[in-house]
Amino acid sequence: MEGIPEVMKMAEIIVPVLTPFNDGKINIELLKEHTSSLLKAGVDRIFVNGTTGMGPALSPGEKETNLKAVLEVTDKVIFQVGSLNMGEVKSLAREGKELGVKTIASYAPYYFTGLPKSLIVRYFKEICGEHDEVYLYNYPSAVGKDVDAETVKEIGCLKGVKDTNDSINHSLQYKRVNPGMKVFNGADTLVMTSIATGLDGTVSAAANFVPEVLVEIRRKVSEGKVGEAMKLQFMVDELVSLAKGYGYIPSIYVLVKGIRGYDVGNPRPPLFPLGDVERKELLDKAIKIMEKYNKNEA
Ligand code: FW2
Repeated sequence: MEGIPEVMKMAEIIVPVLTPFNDGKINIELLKEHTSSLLKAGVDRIFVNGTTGMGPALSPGEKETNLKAVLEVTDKVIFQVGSLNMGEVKSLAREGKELGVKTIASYAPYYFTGLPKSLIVRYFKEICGEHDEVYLYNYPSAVGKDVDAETVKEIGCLKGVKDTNDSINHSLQYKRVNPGMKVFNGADTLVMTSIATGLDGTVSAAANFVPEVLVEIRRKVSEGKVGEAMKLQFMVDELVSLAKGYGYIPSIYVLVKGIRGYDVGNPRPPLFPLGDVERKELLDKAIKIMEKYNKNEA
């Protein structure tokens, strides 16, 4: 791969892995199989207990269960520990350290509106007191607050950020204000843009069902085949937009099974699994989208 700009070779594809449930319990074997399959497809790291993993719906014990299952497969893990209980957050951060996890992450305390910036800063500083490598998971539209580049500078101890944000400029701002910090964009629609702009990579839920496509986008961008990369990105966009119409997270379970060919259980209510009719409809439409792009008809 001579002649490829260094920054593009290093752009990481990180998957916020789903959590497979059966009868209300995490199915550890399915999680391990899914993790192995994603790594074989070329993803670089596994983000555990993210949004797609239904992090806010998991007990501390379940977050730990997910971590231990993934660690049986790989040490390339980011362990998301956020919750609304500081004691639990710190205890999970310590647990991560004891288990040798290199990187942990947290979203900001959600639900409570009007928290002053000083409390957000303190929340992250307390986590940094428990672990050497802490990433911010910034997701303003879900969490209700934006931990922006200036706030990150004030926190001072964060080593990276996963910014789920439709504005690439917002993600780039972290780099400008905090040189040396790792910055990943978390929007499925900005995989190509994240790589091409020199961010450290992407954290994309779509990597659960089309990991090879994301790996291919990275390759095309690094080879300067931007038009081809854009086409693949548009295919991902169409799939994501279709899936969102049925409820994104429940749809991901269906798409993994339908596209990748193995079972990953179900989501946990209130993210109810799709019914049979919806499953079939979603999958038929998804396959048509993929065929259209594969036949170059898009
Ligand atoms: C996660 C992600 C991806 C989400 C994105 C939201 O933790 O699941 O932020 O899929 O639509 O990073």
